[in-house]
Amino acid sequence: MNTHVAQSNLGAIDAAHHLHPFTDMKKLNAAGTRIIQRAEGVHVFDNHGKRYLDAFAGLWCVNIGYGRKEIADAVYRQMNELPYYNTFFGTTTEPTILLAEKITAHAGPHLNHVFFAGSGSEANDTWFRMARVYWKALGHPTKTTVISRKNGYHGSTVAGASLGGMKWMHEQGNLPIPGIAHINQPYWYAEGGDLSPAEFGLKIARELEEKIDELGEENVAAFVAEPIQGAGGVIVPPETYWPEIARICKERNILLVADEVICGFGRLGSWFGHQHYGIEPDLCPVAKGLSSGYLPIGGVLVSDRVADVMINEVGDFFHGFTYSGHPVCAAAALENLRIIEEEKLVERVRDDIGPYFAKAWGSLADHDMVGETVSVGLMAGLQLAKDKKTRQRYAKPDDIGTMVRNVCVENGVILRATGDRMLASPPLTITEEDVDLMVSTLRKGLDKIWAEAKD
Ligand code: PXG
Repeated sequence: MNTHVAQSNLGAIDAAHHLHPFTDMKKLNAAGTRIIQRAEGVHVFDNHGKRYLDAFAGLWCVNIGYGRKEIADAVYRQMNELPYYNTFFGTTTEPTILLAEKITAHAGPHLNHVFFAGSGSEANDTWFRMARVYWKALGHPTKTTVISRKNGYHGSTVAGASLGGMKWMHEQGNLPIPGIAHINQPYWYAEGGDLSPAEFGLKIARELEEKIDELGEENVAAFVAEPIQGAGGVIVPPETYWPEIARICKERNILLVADEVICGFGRLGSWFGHQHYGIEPDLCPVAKGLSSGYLPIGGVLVSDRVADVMINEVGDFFHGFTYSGHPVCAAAALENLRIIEEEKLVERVRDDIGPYFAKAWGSLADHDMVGETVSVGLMAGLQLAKDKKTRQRYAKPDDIGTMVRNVCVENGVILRATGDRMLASPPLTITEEDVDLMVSTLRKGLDKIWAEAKD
């Protein structure tokens, strides 16, 4: 964007007026912010013209890559025709209708309705209320508690942050709200001890059953989890985990909620994470890849089981957002899904670039500083370890991850660090050459920090 403001002033203005999310502002103001100016394909450029390979797809969301003129055109057309109308009082708009049809066409066969929201957080708040309304309508008003996982992430609204299992988020704002219980995550590397991954997966899944027993089945509404935990560090559960969770939810009659905000729309080489794991969730919050981040939009996929009760028993669901089903955002999302279909990006991740990526990312496992590498499709985690043989971790996990990340960014590759795990989630359009560049840059970063950390 051309502004009248000298580029050199922008950082100072930002420091003076902008509070960034999840940011220590004093530190940022001292260090200075990075201003991203433009983007093309898998690359972003800062305001000094430096190019970065964005191996994080913005924030796990730019699945089709940057600079898609088709989306800009679709948005422009929709803006001119109808920039806004609501979906509240018996009205809707064409792109909203078509988007609901298209999303549900790709989800599991039992997921045939969508409730639209503006973000992943709003989507989580939406199903949270819907699950309670569902059980009440069925004559079970005490089924209200939701079980979620430590270190899970479900957004920053009050319900979203409460459902999430980030302690440091709970400490700010007296969270979690009542009616939410957390169980352990299937993080074998850190918490698996002497158990095999398969044994550990079963043990952790059975914590759900224990928690239901403790709370009483008649008081539990739902269990929520990300198919693969994203912000928590790309925690890929052992193969035994999801089938056992699905069994427990079914036998104990609680709703299964798969938070697809990151895993949805091709990231795992399937349209949705629940398909990758062969499970049938009752509710799925979605966002991010739904529009590839071009405009903000989210929603909840609602199964026939829940939709039937919402439609035929509940009557009015007193819930919704001004921007639920926003026509311009819906037009952007529709075009995004059309591109994913036309370019067969889901199949590309499953059969082509995903396997290539897995091999390249996995090649880092031989590094002295790497405890484990995991990836599914184009979602990957790498555990930093002080001693890989004993799975010993660094005393200050946040510092070590940030150090590796900073070297990578300096060298032109944007990756994310969560504590002592390095995370990648590139656009689904990434080429083999760029995968190689990403991996070799990360290896260089590991070499550098490994040498420094030893000193
Ligand atoms: N669920 C999941 C699984 C997410 O990853 C949300 C819900 C909330 O979506 P919104 O659109 O309200 O942000 C998310 C968002 C990070 C990071 O640092 C991850 C997210 C958001 C911000 C930062 O990895 N995920």
